[in-house]
Amino acid sequence: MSTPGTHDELDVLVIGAGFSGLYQLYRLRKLGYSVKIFEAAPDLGGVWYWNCYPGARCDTYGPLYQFSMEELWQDWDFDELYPSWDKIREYFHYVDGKLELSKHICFNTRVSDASFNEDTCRWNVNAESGHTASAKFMVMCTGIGSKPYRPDIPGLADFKGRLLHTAQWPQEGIDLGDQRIGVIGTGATGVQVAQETAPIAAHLTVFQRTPNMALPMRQQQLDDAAKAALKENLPEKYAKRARTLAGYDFDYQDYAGESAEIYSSEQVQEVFEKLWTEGGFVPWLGNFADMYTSEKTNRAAYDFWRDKVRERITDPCLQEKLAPTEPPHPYGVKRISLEQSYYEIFNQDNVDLVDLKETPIERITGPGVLTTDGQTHELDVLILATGFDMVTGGLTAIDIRGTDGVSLREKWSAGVSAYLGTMTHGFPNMLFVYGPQAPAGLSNGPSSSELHGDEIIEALEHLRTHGMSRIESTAEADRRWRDRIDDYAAETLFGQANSWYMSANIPGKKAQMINYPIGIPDYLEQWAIAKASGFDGFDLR
Ligand code: N01
Repeated sequence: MSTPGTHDELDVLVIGAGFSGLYQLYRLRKLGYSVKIFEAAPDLGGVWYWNCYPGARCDTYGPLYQFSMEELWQDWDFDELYPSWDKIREYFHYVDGKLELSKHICFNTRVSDASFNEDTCRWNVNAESGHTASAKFMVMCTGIGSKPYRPDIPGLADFKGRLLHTAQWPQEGIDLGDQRIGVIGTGATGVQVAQETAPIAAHLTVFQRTPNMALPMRQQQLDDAAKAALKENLPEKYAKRARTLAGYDFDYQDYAGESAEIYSSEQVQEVFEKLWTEGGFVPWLGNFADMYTSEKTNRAAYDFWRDKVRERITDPCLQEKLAPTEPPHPYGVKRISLEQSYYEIFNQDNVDLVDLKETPIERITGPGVLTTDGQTHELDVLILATGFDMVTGGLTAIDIRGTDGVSLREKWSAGVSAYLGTMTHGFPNMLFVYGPQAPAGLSNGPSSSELHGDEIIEALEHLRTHGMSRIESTAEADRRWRDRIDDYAAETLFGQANSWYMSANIPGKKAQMINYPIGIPDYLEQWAIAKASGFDGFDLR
């Protein structure tokens, strides 16, 4: 319960009740810490509470999109290979029933501000509800997509129909049948909304700025035999997450290998075909490792994708818009999505694509969207699938003040630096899980929640067993970590796309690689090096 005047004295306050926060709560309580979660939503799930738009589903297959504890996976099955948002919510409730977590969670408790008191060495935290807490440690599990981004398009307030952001979807749902729907944005979210609403809409207009290089999901309905098969070797698959770049149970080593350049073009095409048949993220994360550094390999992968997609679109003009001859940016350096019928919907009479590069939006008007060719696209519902202030937005939305009174928002306005993706100098005892400069957005969420989460718990245990109560990254360690990331990213093709990976999706946000791009094994290795030298890079007291 969260009521004005309620106050908690805690060892650890966790903020956010998604995968990361629940894992922290579960493990820290088992270790005997007094812990609570403050959660803005009225229920569990993090992004899976807010993102209940039509078609919302996970791009990771179910066995890997859950906690790895046997007591949980033994008795749980998803009905589809790639679960939908409501099934994932059901999963969270199942986890809650098994682990009895929600009695330690204060729902409807959105944290507004937090400040570190150097004298008491504690964080004082206030929620909008009036609930307060004092905690030795604050573990930030605010997720990478918790602050929706609404672009500043002129006239948005003039729209007479229904205006919705996908991440602020009405919980009761809305009937979109026979409506004239417009979707702005073709990221993972826009693709899902478009393919889900196309069959029921009176008319659907997709406003595309950059085509998504989406891959076939190859969804499956799972019968009992299929469910049992997915559980085979599950512990080995979970263990493997720590050895793959993105925390999956497969990697480029399992499919394509290091480089395409040692093979003939026929052999490379054969590999691409094999990856394509596998489906899901395999043609992305299982592709040649040099796809991120070699223009030649990358272009070959793009051309293969383009030709496969074009086969599914009948109109040559739409083929060129959705899968252009020349790539708009290198393949795979902007988040690839999984789709089920995305390309076929454009063969329907009731679906139009507006290419915003050709005819940008001039303004939103009462009846709809006016583009620069003078056309008004009349709509009943306008859906903003425009994404989030990714990775940092959930953190900087809170007024967090560290030792020198400067807010995290101000500190990071010139760019993020967070040692091991876990702490930033000047903010002692505040630790991020699945946050900036960690593998986070370049990894599978539940994998990072556990693998990164375990490191944080180990750090807290180290302090406790050594009778210490304060941990802070040094400014030098932060700087080294940021340089490590920037130097690595500069050697790759990531910088050639305006993506949220590079913080390029929010106007005015400092452009930089916001995740740890060197992969989970290297990330864990950096933790191991730091721990072996007594938590080098951290000031412990
Ligand atoms: O957001 P995005 P998202 N005018 O930032 C466009 C996770 N996720 O919500 O590409 C016109 O990717 C923008 O255009 P452009 C996943 O990690 C997971 O889709 O910048 N258009 C882009 O097309 C994902 O990556 C799942 O040119 C504008 C779109 O809006 C992350 O969340 C499902 C615009 C935003 O795409 C974010 O995905 C959903 C403007 N002013 C999300 N501003 C699953 O696992 C922005 N755009 C399935």
